[in-house]
Amino acid sequence: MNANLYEQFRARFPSDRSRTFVEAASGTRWSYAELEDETGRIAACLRSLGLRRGDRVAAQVEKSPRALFLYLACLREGLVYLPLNPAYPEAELDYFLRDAEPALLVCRPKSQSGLEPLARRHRVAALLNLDDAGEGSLADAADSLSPLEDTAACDAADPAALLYTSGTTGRPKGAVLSHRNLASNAEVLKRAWGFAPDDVLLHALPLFHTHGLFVACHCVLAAGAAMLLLPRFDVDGVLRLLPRATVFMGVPTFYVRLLQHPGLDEAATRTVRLFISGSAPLLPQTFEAFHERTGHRILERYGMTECGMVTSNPLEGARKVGTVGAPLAGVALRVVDGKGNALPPGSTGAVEFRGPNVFSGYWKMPERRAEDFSADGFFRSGDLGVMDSDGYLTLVGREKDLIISGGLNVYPKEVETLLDRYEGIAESAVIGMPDDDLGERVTAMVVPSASAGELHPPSIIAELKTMLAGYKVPKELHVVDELPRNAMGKVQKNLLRDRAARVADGAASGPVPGRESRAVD
Ligand code: MCA
Ligand code: AMP
Repeated sequence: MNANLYEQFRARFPSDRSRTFVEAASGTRWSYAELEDETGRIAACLRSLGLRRGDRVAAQVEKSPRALFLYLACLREGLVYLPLNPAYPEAELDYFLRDAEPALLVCRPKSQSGLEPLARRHRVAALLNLDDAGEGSLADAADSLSPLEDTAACDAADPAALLYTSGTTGRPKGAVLSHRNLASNAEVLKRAWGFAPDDVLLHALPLFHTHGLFVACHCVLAAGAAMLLLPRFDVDGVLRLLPRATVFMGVPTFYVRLLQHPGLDEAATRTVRLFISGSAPLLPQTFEAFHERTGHRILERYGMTECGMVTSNPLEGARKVGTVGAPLAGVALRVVDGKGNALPPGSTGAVEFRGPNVFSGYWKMPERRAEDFSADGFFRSGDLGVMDSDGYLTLVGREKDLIISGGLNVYPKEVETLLDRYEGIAESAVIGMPDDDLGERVTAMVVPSASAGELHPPSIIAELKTMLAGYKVPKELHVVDELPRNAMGKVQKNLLRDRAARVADGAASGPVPGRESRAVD
């Protein structure tokens, strides 16, 4: 059997291929027959470039149906798809291209000339472009070719995608996801959430992360269903299209923003059978307010780039607010103590899981396996949780130093490394502060070096913006005398967060936490 994920989806496509697969915000529709045709043409283009099974295809493009077809065409050809956030500036791209060594980079037309030297430097053999309307040199090349009919034969363990996640070391790591990893999670989610051919998913997430690319699109593809593809999340766009949708997925910020609109009510959500939230904690007050306004109980689930989804509240049965539900079918999940011993329900510990959805390791980092996995093959998530007696997991914190802002992960170390290099800064600490909209707000504390003149936070922020994607750049930067440290010399971020919170509440008499505090927004 061909384990190629595309082939597995194809077996589920509706027999009536004229049924809609995707409709863009413009109203243009692509049927399943057109999905086959488009991906066949792009696959022909990829083959004509000489790309071979296992080659990486990096894509830094805007969201569009053609961007999705590019991903599916890579699957068809047995290539490894590497999606990149368009917000990454050149400095961040440099790392990904050097590390992943893609054979092809597909970029936005407007950034092509700027990226040519970078692509040359990293020996990327081909550079094509694709714009938000699906036009560009990739489309031109694909349109001139006849569509391929076949799908490359793949083993289940062959890599299908490479997604970078940053880490506590500050150095991003490429999670290699195989056809088996993605296929097993797609099937399990389709069943758990009851996706059927007549479902219509309203898709407002980005296409460069697990949530928008895999969780959302794979459920649709695995069920032969349809989706309405918004170019980005915006409240008006979502409220306009919700009456045509049956399922909606989002990060908690989507729900917070929808609740701010008076148009969100029972009538606006009548056709929807399921609202799903994930990527960051859904606050109980958001869950309750949404229920009150619409009658819907949002289903919260939990996952990671490295493994797709691992737990979910149920479709039928109790959705427990504040929990991320029970392990999904086929996923073994345990909460362990510091020695790796499984803990009983009610005890807090580190969350680990194992299953066909779990990746086998990071790109070019085989030495990390012993650190990332237990001896019996459980992946160490870095999340802390507690199981209740019904088998529902509640996440209570993280071992890893991570901020989740609007559903996007920011590893403080990455920002601190850049701040520490800034002339005049002796050291820094980056923390997440509670934020009504984003969940957590990236906040920096910097200590000036002894010889430094006055630090100018807006200039520091402006410089960071040239080196980091905007969502990672601190929304606030405070100049402080010193950072609180424990006996081991480690910065006590919990103390910093407490002090910053007291200052924000106006409860503290002094600034955060030393001599002076300045914020920039
Ligand atoms: C944009 N900005 C942000 C964020 N997004 N700042 C902090 N946090 C963010 N998440 C900044 C931009 O840099 C810009 O800054 C300004 O906000 C406006 O940008 P814009 O693009 O207009 O923002 P937006 O449209 O309001 O975007 C917010 C958003 C978006 C809709 C919440 O970030 C989003 O779609 N988030 C979803 C992320 C996602 O899919 N996560 C799943 C990861 P400036 O003005 O200074 O330039 S997968 C995952 O986590 C696991 C596997 C899982 O379980 O799903
Ligand atoms: P990523 O690195 O983008 O794959 O993000 C994975 C991390 O997001 C997990 O390790 C969790 O810390 C967090 N996460 C995902 N879903 C949830 C959720 N429902 N509640 C709380 N945290 C979540």
